[in-house]
Amino acid sequence: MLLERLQDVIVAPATPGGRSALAIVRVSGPKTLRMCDQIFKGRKRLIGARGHQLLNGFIVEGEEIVDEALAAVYRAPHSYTTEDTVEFSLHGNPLIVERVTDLLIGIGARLARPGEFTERAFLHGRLDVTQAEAVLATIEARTLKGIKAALAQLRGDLAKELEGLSDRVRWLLTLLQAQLEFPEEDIQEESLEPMLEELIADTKRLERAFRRGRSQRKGLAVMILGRPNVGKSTLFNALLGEERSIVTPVPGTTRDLVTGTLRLPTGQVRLFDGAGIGIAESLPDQCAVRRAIGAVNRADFLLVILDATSGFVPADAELLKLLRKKPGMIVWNKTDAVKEVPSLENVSGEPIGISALKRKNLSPLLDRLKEEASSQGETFFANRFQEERLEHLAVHLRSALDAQYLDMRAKELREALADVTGTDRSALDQRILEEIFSRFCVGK
Ligand SMILES: Nc1nc2c(ncn2[C@@H]2O[C@H](COP(=O)(O)OP(=O)(O)OP(=O)(O)O)[C@@H](O)[C@H]2O)c(=O)[nH]1
Ligand SMILES: [Mg+2]
Repeated sequence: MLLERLQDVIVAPATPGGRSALAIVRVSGPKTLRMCDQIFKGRKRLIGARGHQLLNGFIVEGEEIVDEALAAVYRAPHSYTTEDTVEFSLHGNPLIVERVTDLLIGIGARLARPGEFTERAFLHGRLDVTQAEAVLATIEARTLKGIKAALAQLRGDLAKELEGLSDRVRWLLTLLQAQLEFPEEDIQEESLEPMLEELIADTKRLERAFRRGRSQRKGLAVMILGRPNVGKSTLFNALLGEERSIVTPVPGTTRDLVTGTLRLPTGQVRLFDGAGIGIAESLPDQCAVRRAIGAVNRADFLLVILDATSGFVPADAELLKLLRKKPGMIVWNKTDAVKEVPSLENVSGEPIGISALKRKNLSPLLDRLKEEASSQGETFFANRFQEERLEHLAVHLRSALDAQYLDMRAKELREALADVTGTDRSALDQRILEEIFSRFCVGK
């Protein structure tokens, strides 16, 4: 079924709808050149063109000229899809783009599904699934760092990482097998343990890189949290520079999750303001708190707001605990209303004092967000399935390390190997493919 589809010539606009200087219509598949020759008249026929050649001419329907166009010819296998491909550069009028697309459909081409060009590159083996993911990430990334990381992944860096991991699991399994079969040989069992530990550490490192990828693709998700009335919404509005969230002196003002986008030089931050987390008596309050906690769980970075006028209260301790699991910073708000900023002991990182109301001392906070948005370190863009597999891998490696008997250890390692090799193309089923490629835009 999949391979049958590869026989079709597919066509789609590769540039967004709307008016622009130029627009591109992409055509790919086995009979592309012959088909395009039927609608393109230049000095030379496309079928006789070399690969990577540009020809100018006219798109025609019978005798009528539809547009003046430039045809870029790519011959198999040297094209994005590895098939014969033509990209028509047209004048950027949606009516022209639609007409050219329709003309090709009229003579037998099929409108491409989202991501189908990239899917073909994948099916023909030019890209692996990690690279297909990287193509998507290059288009979607909301930070400059994200684009850079996506391009590195496109060169195959993640595929190499995963291959490295599977080689190491396989090698451990071989050593273990040798111990099981030739117990009299002196293969030190202990020597496996440091290798396993190192492998676990590398899996964790990759998990962190996946997490970074997620935030760089969508923009850093920052949740403002604190007890009711500490000034979360005031800060949210101050950071965005507009009155987005309702502020009143009454605790429990914010109920729905309010979001806004902050554009920093290093990338985009998605800012979230929600209900104050504290005692919720009414049902609406409970729902609001649940919603805020959901946002805390999904966030990449937390701004924990404390009220300088009340000082530290026991309920704040619960909020600070969240910083053990996620990066974030502690902010004393309302410092304009106190003589001295309260002190905090036993917390990591220096809390900062601000006044959201007077917009005082917001720059260290913005600097920190800027730094987080550019987040240093390795980044990979993984899909849900790859993330899950890596999580399972870590679990099996950990169980292998803890296993008391060699055969149990071998069993866990075999499962670990299945997890890590599961990310290659042979084991991918249709469901995974569809999920990945459906997130692409048409024409890519
Ligand atoms: N003095 C002073 N008052 C502030 C400051 N920030 C906020 N407030 C006041 O504190 C009250 C509550 O502010 P909000 O921003 O609504 O607080 P919140 O944390 O969003 O409250 P809930 O949505 O109810 O959880 C308002 O009267 C604000 O004007 C500040 O920096 N200094
Ligand atoms: Mg509020």
